[in-house]
Amino acid sequence: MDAIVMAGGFGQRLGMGEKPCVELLGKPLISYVIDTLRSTKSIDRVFVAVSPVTPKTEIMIQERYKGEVQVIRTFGGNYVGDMIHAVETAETTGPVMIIMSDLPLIDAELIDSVIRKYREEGKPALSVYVPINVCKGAGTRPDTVFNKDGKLIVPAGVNILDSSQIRSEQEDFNLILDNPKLAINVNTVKDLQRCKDLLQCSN
Ligand SMILES: Nc1nc2c(ncn2[C@@H]2O[C@H](COP(=O)(O)OP(=O)(O)O)[C@@H](O)[C@H]2O)c(=O)[nH]1
Ligand SMILES: [Mg+2]
Repeated sequence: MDAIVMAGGFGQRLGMGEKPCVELLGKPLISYVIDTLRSTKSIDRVFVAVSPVTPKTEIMIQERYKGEVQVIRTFGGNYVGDMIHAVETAETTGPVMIIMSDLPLIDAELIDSVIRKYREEGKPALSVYVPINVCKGAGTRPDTVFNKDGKLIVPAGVNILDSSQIRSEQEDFNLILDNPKLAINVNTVKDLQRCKDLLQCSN
């Protein structure tokens, strides 16, 4: 399946300019997700959905990936609208993965396991969540919390949708994963520092 990395947000909480371009150990933040997707066997093409607030990200992707990762310009300011626009522009067929640019800890094994689960479940859509205690353990403060059968879960920023019905609401399987790698999306300077520490001690 193809993947689209959403990269058109303001990055206001981080306050370091365009968030996808912010350096983490000498590499742009978004490149962690892109390089992982490109190394994942079950992912074919990789697209990046930029917006008018992320023009440097567009240039950086073009220079760094020389056309091997395609940039899609979205209008910005409307996450769902931009996502639909990106899927239609990419002309993906069948399932498509939509992923945030601020998840530097995610690895190929994790992406593969999400795709395997999607195929097993057979629903048109899948979204990944982490239990709130995993976020607390990782020291992150979640943006959004849902109550699923009495369990508090946090959206991780990884979704699979059926491209052929992208404008419709799709029956969604909630995949809850106890994986701390999904618990840290880089929203603040503290999150960035935590990723630095974790990546450095795993090397
Ligand atoms: N194209 C597009 N991307 C978005 C939009 N909102 C957020 N994103 C991206 O989605 C990811 C997660 O959003 P969030 O963490 O809230 O980003 P932030 O607003 O930049 O802090 C980031 O990679 C953003 O760049 C949007 O309206 N359009
Ligand atoms: Mg985020």
